[in-house]
Parts: sequence; structure tokens; C-alpha cells
Amino acid sequence: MGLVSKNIKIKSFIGFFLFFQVIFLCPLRSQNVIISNTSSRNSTSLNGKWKYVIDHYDAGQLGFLPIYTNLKPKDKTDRVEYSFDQAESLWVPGSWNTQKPELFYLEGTIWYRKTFDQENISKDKRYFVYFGAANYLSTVTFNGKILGKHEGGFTPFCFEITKLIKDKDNYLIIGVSNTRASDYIPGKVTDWFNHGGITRDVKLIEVPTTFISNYFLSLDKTTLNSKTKIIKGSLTLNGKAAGQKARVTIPELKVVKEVTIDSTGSCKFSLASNKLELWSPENPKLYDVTIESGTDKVTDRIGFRTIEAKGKQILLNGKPVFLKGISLHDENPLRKDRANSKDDARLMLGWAKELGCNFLRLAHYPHQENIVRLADEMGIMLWEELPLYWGIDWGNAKVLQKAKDQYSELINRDYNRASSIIWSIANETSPSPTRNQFLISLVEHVRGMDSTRLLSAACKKDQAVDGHPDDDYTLGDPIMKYLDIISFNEYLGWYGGLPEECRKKTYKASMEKPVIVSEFGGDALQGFYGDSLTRWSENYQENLYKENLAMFDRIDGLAGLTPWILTDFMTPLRQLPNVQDGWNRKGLISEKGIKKRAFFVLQKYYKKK
Ligand code: GCB
Repeated sequence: MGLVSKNIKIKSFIGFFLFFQVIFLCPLRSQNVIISNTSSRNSTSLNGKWKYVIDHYDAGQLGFLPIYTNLKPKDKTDRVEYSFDQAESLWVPGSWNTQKPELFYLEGTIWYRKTFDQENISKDKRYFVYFGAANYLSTVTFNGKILGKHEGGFTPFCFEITKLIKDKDNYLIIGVSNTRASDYIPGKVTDWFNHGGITRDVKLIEVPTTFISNYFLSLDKTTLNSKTKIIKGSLTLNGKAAGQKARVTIPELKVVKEVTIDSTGSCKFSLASNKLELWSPENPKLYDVTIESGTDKVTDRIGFRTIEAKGKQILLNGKPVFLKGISLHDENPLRKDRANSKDDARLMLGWAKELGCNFLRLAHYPHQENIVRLADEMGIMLWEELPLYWGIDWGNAKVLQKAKDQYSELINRDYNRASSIIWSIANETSPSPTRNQFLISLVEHVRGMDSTRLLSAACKKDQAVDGHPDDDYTLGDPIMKYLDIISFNEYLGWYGGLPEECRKKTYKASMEKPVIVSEFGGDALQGFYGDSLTRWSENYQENLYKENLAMFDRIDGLAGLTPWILTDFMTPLRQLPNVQDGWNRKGLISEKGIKKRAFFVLQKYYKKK
């Protein structure tokens, strides 16, 4: 009895110590180390099979079971109550949910372990572990030490392991929790599947002691109509950098610029060329850009364009453009997994091109980097957003900080992508003083980091300032004042009324700004037919598209559409038997890749635009 209670005491002391270490000593952020453009770095992929241990009660994160120390029994008398060595494996990158039937609805913590050897560790190098994304809260440990935590399920993060890496038997253990919480972004309820785990690439990155962390290049708007165009840029080094030289080269333009890094580790520069071809959907011209400093060298492919809102028009390179778009989730419905490869990106963009799109709404959170890079190459413009979606805790200052952090991570990743033209700051949120204040502060943050893109938000239609008489509707969410584009979601004919009601409806904006219809649509089970009033049939959806498109065409200042949605997508919210069965059926393409009738309605409409 005495021994047992002594044991309990020792255990609870260890538990408390570990709890303290995990929760309080461990920095929540990933040390703010930015390594952009990781595909151009010297790296080793850590993708593949990872051993995993399920932690149903979150004992590891809470410090009750030190799973990250990778303990093994020392001898036959020793007791360790978990084992990575005997555990099964999960594939990384990938959602854990669809890899094993028993994990399908798991919302909790899984600890992943990857072991590796590393030859030729050099004293002149620094080493980092990089995660493209892990959903949602990650505790990253290496060789038994906690490196830190990262919050947010869709943006990249990395941790330094220079002092810990060995040539043999390294173990990287990461606890990932996809538990939902009201002070997270997104909040507790969404209409998409909560894919858990390490959902994007993992890499071991090797860089020189002082390395190129990030760089931002963009066309100076004021030189758009000049023969000599100016590219404005800045770059930041990590390490002892003050006074160090750097060189930026665009060989095709014969541009070479030498710069000196200032005491903050950064520098600004400008490059001039009178041969610069602009990026556009018709001519998605990208230039090889090389940045060198000391022994570090990064190469990228960057396009240059301007995007502005003037009056009721969106101007790409100074010319009006109509955004023929479609919304999509970052999910490959054929594989029932988060999209995480070039092949996945090719599949989605291929379908969008076939539909006649020049624009995509990457809903409702940052998508994988591959799709943004491929959009650059294929000439497809993008709307990108954070999961500031239903049920956000607007009054909570910590949540605002999380939103700013997630946006910083996204901008750091995608600033140099010409295809990305719109940052959207929220989806379907109701105006209130706390929401407005939150979003205004976020607008300032985003504009402070990036003035080369337009800002919008997918507003809720039922929030007009002047009331909303049924037939004549004024778009007037107060946040629109702070944005460049007025966007709204509208489900007339699906959630309210029948499609023919579209005939008498008109919309106008309360401000002189371009308008994008950021969502409309209705569910159809592919292969189910009826007449145009039969719910869930392809015919209903087909007719709904016809009526909605005719209605939106009457909007003065309509600058684009992103109907909801390219493909059916997984969502626990939709369980109607034999119709939804866990899928939102508003896709124009089924989860098997079969096009529904409405696909061709939109295709025809875009052909004429
Ligand atoms: C919306 C949401 C989207 C949903 C969609 C629907 O307004 O923005 O996330 O999936 O409606 O299908 O109801």
C-alpha cells in the first residue's frame, strides 16, 4: 500500500513536471523561423510511413505519459506502456481518418514517429524540420526534446534541430490533435471534413549558418504603363547577416542587382527592365529568379502583374477582367484525402480549366502550395482565405492574434505567386461590433504585409444595413467599406425559395466597388434524375444554375463568380441517407469524378463571357 502511494506520488510529480514543461515552457509559435520556397532548398523528404500511437485522453500533451521520449523497456523487468516499435504505420502526408476504418471519425491526438540517420552533418550548416501543414495543434519533439508547438491546420511551420541532430538513430515525434475548440480557427462547426494528422509534406532542410529566409518581389504599380518597369523587392536573411552582400538575378531579363543587408537582417531593392512581359491567364509568363547570399542560393519562378479595383471593375494589368471562377476544397474526392501532391493539383486545375475557369476560390482555408504554384504556370487566378468561418470567438484577443499569425504564414508562403490576387478575410460571418473590430484589425495586418493584392470577404447575404425587401436587395455588410471587392454568398433556390424566384430578385451594392458572387448552388446526387423541381436531382441543380446565372447577370458591377463547388466533398454535417451519406453534394462533379448536368450549364455560360 505504502509503495503504491509512493509510486503514485512520484508519478504525479513527474506528471506535473512534464505537464509544466509541455504546456508552459514550450513556445506556442514555431520560433518564427521562415524558410520559404522549400522545394528549392537542400532537403530530404521525411514523407512515407510513420509509426503512430493514439492518445485518446491527450495524456502526452498534458504530460501524463511522456510519449515523445520514445521510451523502450530496458530489460524484461521494465515497464513502458506504449511502443512505437510495435505500432502500426500511417502514411505521411495524409489524413489519418481515411487510412484506417477505426480512425474515420477520430478527433483527438495521434503521436507520429519517424526515425532517420543523417550522414555528413556539417558544423557549417543548420538543420530544420519543416511541415507543410498538420491539422490542427502540433507538439513537435526531436530526439526527446520538445521543440515547440504550432497552431493552425493549413499553414507551414518549421523548427530548428541543429544542436540535436546526430548521424544515427534520430527520432522526430510529433503529437497532432484535430480536436475542435471554440477559440480555434476554424471554430467548432464547419461544413467540411476535419482531416486530422500530418496532411502535407515533411522535410529535413539543410541551410548555411546564415541563410536566405524569405524574399518578396512584385511589380511597382506606378510603372505599369511605362516602358521601363520596376520590380520592387525585399529579402531577409536568418543568421549573422548585417553587412553581408546578396545578389538578385533574373537571367532572361539580364538583370543583376547587388545589395547589402542592413542591421535588421533585411534589405529593399528595385530592379528595372524594359523587356518585362506581364503575367496573365492568356500569357502566364514566369521568370527564373535567383537569390544568392554567402553560400546560400535559392531559385524561384515568379510572374509579375498588377491587380486593382477601380470603380466597379477589377483590373488585371490595367485591363478589366471577369473572374470566371469556381470554389473548391483542398480535398481529392477520388482518394478521399486532403490534396497534397502535384497530381492532386493537376486533377483539380484540369477540371477547372475544362469548365472554362480563369479563377478559383480556394475555400475555406489555405490550400497546398502545389496548387498555387501550378495556378501560376497554368494562368489561373486565385482567391485565398483563412478558416474565419462560422462561430469564431470574435471578442477574444488571442483568436485575433492567431488569425494574424495564420495570415502571416500564408503571405510568407504565397506572396511571390502572381496567380494569387485576392486575400479573403472571412466567410459568412454576422456583423457585430466585436466581429467588425476583429476584421478591421485583420485588414490592417494583411494590408501592412501585402499591398499587391485585393481584399474581400464572402459576406452573408442576410445582413443588409437597410433591411432587405425581398425583391430588391442591397449588399451592405459594414465590413465591405474596408475591402476592395464586395462578395456575397447566395443560395436562392436552395436554402430559400425555389429557383424561379431568381427571376424577380435584384441585388445592388451600397458602395461603388466590384461585386463577386462568392457562392451559390444546390445539391445533386450524380445519376439521380427527375424534373426540375425534384430535390437532389441533377435536373434541379441544372435549372438552379440557369436561373441563378441569369439573376446574377443583372448585377451592376458583377466582376466574377465562384459557384459552390467544383466537386462533392466530405462533411460529417451532411448525413441524409442514400443522398448525402457524409458528402456535400453541391459539386458539379461527383466524388467518383463524373460530371453532373450543371457542369455543362456553367461551362456554356463561361464560354460566352
Ligand atoms: C455556405 C458555406 C459553405 C457550405 C455551403 C453549403 O454558405 O460557406 O462552407 O458548404 O454554404 O453547402 O451550404
